[in-house]
Amino acid sequence: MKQAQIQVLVDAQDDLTLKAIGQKIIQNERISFEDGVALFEKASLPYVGALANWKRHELHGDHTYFNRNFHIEPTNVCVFSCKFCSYSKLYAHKEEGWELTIDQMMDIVRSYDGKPVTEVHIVGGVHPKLTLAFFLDLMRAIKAHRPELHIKAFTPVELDYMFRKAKVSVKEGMRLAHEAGLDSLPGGGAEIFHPAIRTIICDDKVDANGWLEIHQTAHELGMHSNATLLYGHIEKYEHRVDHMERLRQLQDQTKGFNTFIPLKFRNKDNEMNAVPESTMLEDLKMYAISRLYLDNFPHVKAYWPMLGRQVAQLTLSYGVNDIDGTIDDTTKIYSMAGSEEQNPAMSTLELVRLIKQAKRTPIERGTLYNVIQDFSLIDEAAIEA
Ligand code: V47
Ligand code: SF4
Repeated sequence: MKQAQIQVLVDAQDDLTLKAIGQKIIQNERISFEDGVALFEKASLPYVGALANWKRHELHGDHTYFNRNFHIEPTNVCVFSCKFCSYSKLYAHKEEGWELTIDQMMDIVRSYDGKPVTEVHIVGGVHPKLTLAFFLDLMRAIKAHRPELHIKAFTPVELDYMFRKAKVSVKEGMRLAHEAGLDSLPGGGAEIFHPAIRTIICDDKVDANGWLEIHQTAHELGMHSNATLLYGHIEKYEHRVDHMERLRQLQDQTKGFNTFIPLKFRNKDNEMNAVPESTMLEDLKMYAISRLYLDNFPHVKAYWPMLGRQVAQLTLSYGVNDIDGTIDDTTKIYSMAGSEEQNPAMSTLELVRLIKQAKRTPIERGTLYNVIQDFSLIDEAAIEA
């Protein structure tokens, strides 16, 4: 949408508050906490959608990114008891749990030898016996085998636990992890920062300040990271905006975040199964408003295994410019929670088609958004699965 067209849409808005917010957005002025809440409460999907789509186009044109990665989940046993998580019951039911050795994880890494993946994403439960030393050895082994593979690993929940057990400060722990091969942090573990909700849904793991401190420390060491928000359960709109506000403030200081990923709460097989899931309209509004609120985050990503590929494709017209990757999945966390995709996997060709159908340009990226290939220039018959 061109500037003149978006201006017409804002001018036609009857609600004066929403008109003023729209005006700020198209003048590239920051919107306030109250503006964010007002967008959630009062704005129509077409209004926030058009503004977010305009903003996305201003930032990225038609480029829509994906990457080729694979996931490793070292364990599904977890000492914590987040109510929304299908893992939390496993500590009490150890017979359903798994715990991979370094050799088993290296077998997974080696199974990608010769394949065009650029990133390994490592995240899992918090096993009481796994230590910082174990994960440092794992990262050293991966780097010794395939030095150019980007290691995006561990949430502050896992790191905080490892550092406490190893009796090292966050600064020292992050320095050791970086030195051993940790390249960046994924966005998990953030959930909802506000204590009114966090104490109900995940009381016993790292709190908001602990999460933010670990990301801040990573940024100060020159690493980048992502941030998530778990939406669509018992939180109110003000908690979503509060969460984004805390992220926006840290990003103003460090500029270390790459990507924001709203995660849709799924209610299968967890203690919150009586909480209904959000509608598609609510999903699209969440993506659009996060694009508008987080004006200092370069990218907004739709994580298709949780959202379903159809809704993920739609989000590309509601502020999203990244659709994660060709997750070739052994990952259980999402299928256990009731994601659309029981065994998430999408080939490069499927991803490229999904992006092209939305009239966007599919760009394969590295973790840090370096362009690897423009797939609009490649004949589909030549695309390797
Ligand atoms: O923090 C757990 C979420 C997250 C459920 O940085 C659930 O590129 C919905 O953060 N319903 C981990 N979500 C996953 C994550 C992630 C995923 C993909 C890419 C990146 C990235 C990060 O999964 C947890 C939690 O918020 N989660 N249970 C559930 N029932
Ligand atoms: Fe453990 Fe993470 Fe699940 Fe919480 S969300 S119970 S920390 S695996």
